[in-house]
Amino acid sequence: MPDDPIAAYTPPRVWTWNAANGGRFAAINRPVAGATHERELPVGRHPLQLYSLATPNGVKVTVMLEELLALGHSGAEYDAWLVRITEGEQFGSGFVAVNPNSKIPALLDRSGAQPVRVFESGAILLYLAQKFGALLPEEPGARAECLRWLFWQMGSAPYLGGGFGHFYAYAPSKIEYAIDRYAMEVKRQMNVLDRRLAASEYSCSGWRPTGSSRSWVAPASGRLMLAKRPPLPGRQVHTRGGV
Ligand SMILES: N[C@@H](CCC(=O)N[C@@H](CS)C(=O)NCC(=O)O)C(=O)O
Repeated sequence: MPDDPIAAYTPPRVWTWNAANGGRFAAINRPVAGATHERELPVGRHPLQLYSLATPNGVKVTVMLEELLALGHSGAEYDAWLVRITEGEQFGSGFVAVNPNSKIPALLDRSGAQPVRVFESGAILLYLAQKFGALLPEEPGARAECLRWLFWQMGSAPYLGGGFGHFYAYAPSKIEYAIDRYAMEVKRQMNVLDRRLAASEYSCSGWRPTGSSRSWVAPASGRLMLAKRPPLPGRQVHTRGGV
């Protein structure tokens, strides 16, 4: 099939960057890290500065902060600043100084003598849980169970969900093999979550803060892991984009 650009493609022995490959992020992403332009980040009046966007990775942190505020932790007040990743704002010098990996979400804690930068959504959740002594079990076994689910979603959801979304929605040509591969693996991960939620109200459960009736909530995978146990057995948890 010489007319089929996908079937005709033979990978080179040494890959080189083709900036003009037509993908939606081709004009933004590069194979090297670092800032592409000078741009300071805005800073508001609250202790925590959140630089993010309402993507599944982004909402994990917003949900966590809102849960902390609902529990009465006023130190969790934050300013939320939009980072438009489709316009390359994650490569501004100020953002790169907070997250050298140029991905949202990123957090700057300015409550102490020195600002603390935190990037990677899972690291931010853990940082906030430890900082406020909340939403993370203290007993070693329960804590290990919580961290297992946190690390599970960090190792699965961002890259598999992101990979699926990329090939399903953004790739300039629809590659059946890539979409099948990612869709299958995302489905399997969602089934892991479904099974967990069939046995437990939240992905990480079993802890209640003293004097409160609030259940332990693990905002560990954005909208996906916040799904409570489905009321009917077998209800599926769906990702965006048709999986
Ligand atoms: N492992 C990272 C993944 C973050 C991530 O992939 N963020 C995406 C949006 S959901 C992003 O900033 N993409 C911009 C880009 O790839 O240039 C985390 O969990 O924080």
